[in-house]
Amino acid sequence: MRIDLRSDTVTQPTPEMRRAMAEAEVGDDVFGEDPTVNRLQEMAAEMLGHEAALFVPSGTMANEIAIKVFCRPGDAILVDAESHILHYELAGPAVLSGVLVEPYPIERGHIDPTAIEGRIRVADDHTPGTTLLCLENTHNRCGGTILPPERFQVLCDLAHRHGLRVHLDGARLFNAAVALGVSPQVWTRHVDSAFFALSKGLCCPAGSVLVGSRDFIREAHRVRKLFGGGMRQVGILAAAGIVALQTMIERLAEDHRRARRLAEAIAELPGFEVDLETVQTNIVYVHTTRPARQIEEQLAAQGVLTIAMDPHRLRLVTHHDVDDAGIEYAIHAFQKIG
Ligand code: TLP
Repeated sequence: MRIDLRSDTVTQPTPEMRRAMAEAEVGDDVFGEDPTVNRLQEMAAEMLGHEAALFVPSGTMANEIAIKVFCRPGDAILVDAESHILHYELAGPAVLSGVLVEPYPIERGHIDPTAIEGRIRVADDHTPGTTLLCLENTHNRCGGTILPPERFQVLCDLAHRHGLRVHLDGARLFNAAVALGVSPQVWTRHVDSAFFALSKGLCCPAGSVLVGSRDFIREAHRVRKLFGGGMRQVGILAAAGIVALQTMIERLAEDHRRARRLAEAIAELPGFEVDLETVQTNIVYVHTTRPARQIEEQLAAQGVLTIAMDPHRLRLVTHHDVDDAGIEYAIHAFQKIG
C-alpha cells in the first residue's frame, strides 16, 4: 500500500489527458503559434476575467515573472510572512528582479489591512518605493485557507489606492472557488495579475497559467523567454490543461471532503493536534508533540507519505489519486503510531 499525501503535485495525468496529449495539434509557442496553447490561454483568460493569459512551466515562474514585469530593481514588494514566494522560491525576487521583499504578518490565514498599510513605503532619497502587493489564495502554509472575497477586495483596494499593483498566487485558486461555490473571478477581478496551477489538484503533468492585461502578458511573454521558459511544441502539455479546465475542477470538492475526514480523525488522537478551522480545502497540517520528522518516517514505514514542513508540523494534502479507502488507511496508520 502506498498513500502519497505529500502534495497534490504527485497526481498522475488522467487517461483522457494522455489521449488529448497524444493527439494535440501543436506549433512553435515562442512564435505564439501553438493552437492548443492559444486555446488554453483563451479559456484561462475568460475564466478569470482578464484580457490575456500565458502558459508557463511552473507556478514559481508565474510568480517571478509577475514580480519582474511589475517592478524595477530597488523597488520593495509586500508578501505575507508565510507565503510561497518568501519560503520556497529561493529568494527569486531578490535574485531575478533585484527587489526588497518585505513580509507582512498573516495569522491562520487572516491578514490585517493596517499591517499592510503600515508597510507601504513611499520612495524618496533614502527609501525604496513599494510597488507590488502579493497575496496567496488558497494559502499553502496556513493550511489551504481561503481569503474571504470581501476581505480580499479590501486589501486590493487599499493597495491600489496607494498606487501598488496586486499579484495573486492562485496556485490552488480553483480549490477556493469550489469550496465557496463561487467563480474565481470574485478574487481575480480585483488584481492586476494572477496565476493558477494545472499541475496540482487538476492533475496535469506540468504548467501554470498567468493572466493579466494584454500589455502585462506581452511583457510577461518576453520575461518568460528571459527566464528560460520559452517552450516550443508545448501544446502537448497544454492539451492536458484544457481537459483539466473542462473536467477536473468540480471534483476538487471530493478532496476537500477527504481532507476534512482525515483532519477530524487525526485531531482525536493523542500526540497530534489539528486546527480544524483552517482545514477549508485539501490541505491538513498536523501539529506533532514528537518531532514531525520522526512521525513522517513512521508513517512512511507503513506506506503513508507526508512531509514534515516544520520541526513539529506535518503536512498532508488530499488529491485525485487518494480515494476514501486510502484516507481510512492513512488514519489507521496514525492510530498505530499515536
Ligand atoms: N507548492 C509546492 C511546494 O513548493 C511547497 C507544494 O507541494 O505545495 N504557489 C503556491 C501556493 C504553491 O503551493 C506552489 C507549489 C507554488 C506557488 C509553485 O508552484 P510550482 O511547484 O509549479 O513551481
